[in-house]
This record gives sequence, C-alpha cells and structure tokens, in this order.
Amino acid sequence: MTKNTKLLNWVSEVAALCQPDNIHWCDGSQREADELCALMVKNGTFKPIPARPGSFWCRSHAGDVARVEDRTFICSQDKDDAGPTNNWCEPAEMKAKLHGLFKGAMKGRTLYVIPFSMGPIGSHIAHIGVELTDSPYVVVNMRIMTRIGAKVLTELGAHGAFVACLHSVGAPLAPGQTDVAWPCNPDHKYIVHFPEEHTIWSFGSGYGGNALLGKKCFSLRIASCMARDGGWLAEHMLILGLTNPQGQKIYIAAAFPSACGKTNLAMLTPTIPGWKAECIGDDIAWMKFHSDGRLYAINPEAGFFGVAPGTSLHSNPNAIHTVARNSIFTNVAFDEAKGDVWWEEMTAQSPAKLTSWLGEEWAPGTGKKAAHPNARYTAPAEQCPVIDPAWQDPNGVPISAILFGGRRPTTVPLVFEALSWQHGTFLGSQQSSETTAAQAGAVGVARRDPMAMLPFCGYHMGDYFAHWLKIGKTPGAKLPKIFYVNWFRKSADGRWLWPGFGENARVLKWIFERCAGTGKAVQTAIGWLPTPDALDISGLKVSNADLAELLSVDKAKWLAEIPAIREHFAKFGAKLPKGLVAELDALEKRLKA
Ligand code: O2Y
Ligand code: MN
Repeated sequence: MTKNTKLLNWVSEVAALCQPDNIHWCDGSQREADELCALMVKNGTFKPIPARPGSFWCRSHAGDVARVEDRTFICSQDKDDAGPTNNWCEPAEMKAKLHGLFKGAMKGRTLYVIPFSMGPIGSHIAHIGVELTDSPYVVVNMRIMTRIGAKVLTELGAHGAFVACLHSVGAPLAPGQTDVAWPCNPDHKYIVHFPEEHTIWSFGSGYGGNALLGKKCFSLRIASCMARDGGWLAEHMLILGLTNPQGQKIYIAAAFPSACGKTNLAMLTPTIPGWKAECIGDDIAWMKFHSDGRLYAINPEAGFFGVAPGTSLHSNPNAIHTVARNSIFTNVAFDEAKGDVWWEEMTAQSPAKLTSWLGEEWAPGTGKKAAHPNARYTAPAEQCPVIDPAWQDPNGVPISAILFGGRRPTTVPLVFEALSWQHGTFLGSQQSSETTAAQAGAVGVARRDPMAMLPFCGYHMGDYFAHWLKIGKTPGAKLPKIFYVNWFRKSADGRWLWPGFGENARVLKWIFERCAGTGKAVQTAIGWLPTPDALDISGLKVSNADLAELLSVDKAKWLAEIPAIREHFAKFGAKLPKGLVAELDALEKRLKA
C-alpha cells in the first residue's frame, strides 16, 4: 500500500461519493490479471481466443464504440484558455454536474485503484497517474497500455504528485441485479479535463480513449498543458528508429491525422537493402530537452491500441505478429470454426461464417461489416518483432527529424523539408488531410488538423502554436529538422503515384541523408525538395513522369490553398502567433515571385 496521503484521501473521497461494494488496489501482477480475465469470462464480457494464447475477444455496447469528441470538455478556469477547438464548461458547474452523476455510480461494483506510470518508471521524462475505475476491462487494458501496480506506488512515494483520473461506466447495480457484458451509460457520457488541477473525470463510456485515461486524456490533453508550463512537448506522434547500412541510427517522430497509416509507418519494414526501421511507439511522444540541447523522446505508453480492420500481413506484418498472443480484441468478429478473431482485410478472403461484432451470425455478401470499423486490438509493445532496443530507455531517444503529413491526392509533394523551425511549425499548423469513409462526415474533404492535435490539445491552439515557436527559441537548442510527407498523391486519372507501405523507407532514407548533411535538395517556394536523383528508386516501378509529378510544386494549386489557410488561421483570433502569419505571407510572396 501507499503512505501518499493525497492519494489515500482522494480514494476515500471517491469511495464515499461513488459507494462501491469493494475497493481493490491493483498490484499489476499476472495473477491479478488472470483473475480479472476469468471474472470477465464468467460474466460474458470476455471470450478466450483458442488460436491466440492469453487473448480475449470482447464486444462493446453498440452505442459505445469510439471516442466521443462532442462529449469531451476542457474545463479551464478561463474559457479563453480552452480555445475555439475545445468544448468548455465552467469548472464548478461541471463538477456539480459530475458529482450528481458519480454519486452512487459504483454501487454493486468494485472500485479498482490503478497506479500507473506513463513512460518507464523513474524516467525523468515520465509522469505518474492513478486511475480509479469500476471497470475490470479498463484494468486489464491499462495493464497492457501502461506500467501499473505496486512498483508505481513505490516510485510515487509519500509525497509524489500524480494525475488523478476518475472513471465510471455509470451503471450501478441494484442488490441482486445481474450485470450486462458491457456496462455503460450511452446517454450520459462526459470526458472531462480540469487542466489547472491535472484531473480527469470520465463517466458513461467503457471504450478506448474515453476510459483508458492514460492515453488521450492524460498523455495528450493534460500533458500538453504540463508541457506548455514545463518547456517540453507532448505530441500525437509515432517514434521510430532508422539505421543505415553503415549502422548509423537516427530517431524520427511523426504526426499524422487518422487514416494516414501511422501505425503502419511506426512498424515499417524497409524494402531497401541494408536499411532497418525499429519502433519506439505508434501514437504518442513526450519530448524534453537534454543538456546536449537535443530533444529526447519517450513513448509514454507500453502497448498498442490499434485499429484492427485493414491490418494484414500485407499492410503491417509486424502488427499481425504483435497480436499473436496476450492481446485483447474489442469489436472484431469471431470465427468459431478456427477459434480465432477476424476483421475486414485481415485475409484476402473472408471466412464463410462469423459472429459479427454485434454478436450476430455473419456471412460474406450481406453488405454489413463483420468487425466495427473502429475495432481495436490491445497488445504489449514488447511483443512487436521490430520494437527498438531503446524503447524503455528512461533517458529517451534523441529526435533528429519531425514529420508532419496528411492524405492529399493533389498539390502536396511526396516529401519536402521546412526552411526553418518556424516554417516547420507553420507547416504543422496548417496540416490537412482528406477525409475517408472511415471517418464521420463528408468523404474527400481536406480537413485541417494542426499537428494532428485538434481533438487532443488541452488548451488554446493559438497558445499551442506559440509554445512550438518558443521551443524553437530555447537557448542552446539543437532542434530536429522538420519535414512534410504525403504518401497519398494521385495522378489526374486517379492512380496512386507512390506505392507506400515499406517503400516509404525510400523517403525516410532521404530524410536520414538530409539530417546527415548529405541528401541533395533544391530550394522551392514551399521548402527543400529532393533533387530528381536524390530519392533512391532503385528496383521500384515508378516512371520518371510519375516521379516528376510526385516531386513537383504546382504554384497555382498552392496559391489556391492560401485563402483556406487564412480562413483556418482566423479561427485562432488574437492568439494566432505573428510568426505563423509571417510564414504564410512569405509563402504567398515566394509563390507569386
Ligand atoms: O476510439 C478510440 O477510443 C481510440 S482512438 C485512438 C486509439 C489509438 C491511437 N489513436 C487514436 C486516435 O484517435 O488518435
Ligand atoms: Mn492517435
């Protein structure tokens, strides 16, 4: 147990409010996880997957399948601190509402206390949180996604600070009432952040980012505020290590909006001989300055919570191998004949008969999806065949390059390098991606998602841009170079111009060479582009014409972007840093020259 009085008092307060039947302090052991999984098998939440040792299939309530941005709030004291991209409510008003909802919310259930570390325990880049939850599903997922248990309490000590994360599925049980397989409260969901207090309250949902509070809520929304105050960066970025045939290695961080193949890039298998890519993380990067002036990054997580549909031996063999055991699959389909899970595009041909994510009998050709498009696997990072040897290094890894990018069929070249940190910040601030069928709303619309942080920045995005610019002015800083990539260019007749997947290593090779000072580049109005011979396309079936198009700058198309960027910037009002307006004006001037 702990002597941390702040924690002990908080657990007592929450227990008095939520009135659970029991309180269980999680030790993080295998035995504890086995007992919780057995409990969930008994009550119908989990079904063991015979084909995958230590793994379970789980189906959520049909109304609890994804993050709920419209129910997500940043409750800063001052509304202006939440900014135009977040929902805001006055903190006292929200607390009064939440107290009403949480009162008696855990009746008939156990309150689990989960001490967790985001990042290697004891790392100076890591931070500790404690999640109080009435969901055993959350406990076993948090055990994979973070480091939990007794060793975290030891690190916390009697006086250590922690991010307080309170979660309830919002479904109290009356005496004798039988539980459902996926308890939740679909009509009363609240995902609420109090940034000044480093506190999170989540009610009504048991799913993913709404309930595993170490992920988006802590590691991005609260941590972005901590990073602003502490002079570091908490970003929605993968981290990978890239080694050249001579054994020299750099680390790259990259931010992409959804549906841009972020996990695939994080676990990429290079097609070019002698090059090796290794994964540190697929979703979040915390970067702090080291005394050598460089930014060092950790992946605060310890697992992957990846989208299953679309994941295959073709698109991401390393992810497929990662989820072979000790994994939880939520809202995929089940193949009774094989004793295994299945999802769209996992295999070229779908099985003849499945149980769908809705628990219904499913056969091909019905027009319905067998797995929910946001079905997820939860899997330990250490099981990834290409996990980087330094992924648990408490000092983090030095970042040489930061990549922004999106899905753009026209205009944006395959890759270009920013002219400076300020220009790179500008590129990230206007980052856009075309929506796909996997997302809500219209398909094929370019949506601005600055630094891929739109739903995850815990404060005013104008201030966030200013923070990025301030990082660039840190005395003695040796900053990463910033690049912009677009794997999704199409020809006029609708063909993909670039093969993507493992071939993206060719672009990473040029980025590596730019960082090493050897990559050849030509300066254009939008930044540095590879010279035609600088990109290694040996053995690749890309015609010279297609390559020229991939590496071209269409000034008219870029000029047409300018009003859209100005409109996007206008949203941030007086808090939009002048440095970004200067970059936009300079871009326009260069394009018109
Ligand atoms: O739907 C959810 O709750 C998961 S969202 C998610 C999960 C893993 C990595 N990234 C995301 C995201 O929305 O960016
Ligand atoms: Mn993400």
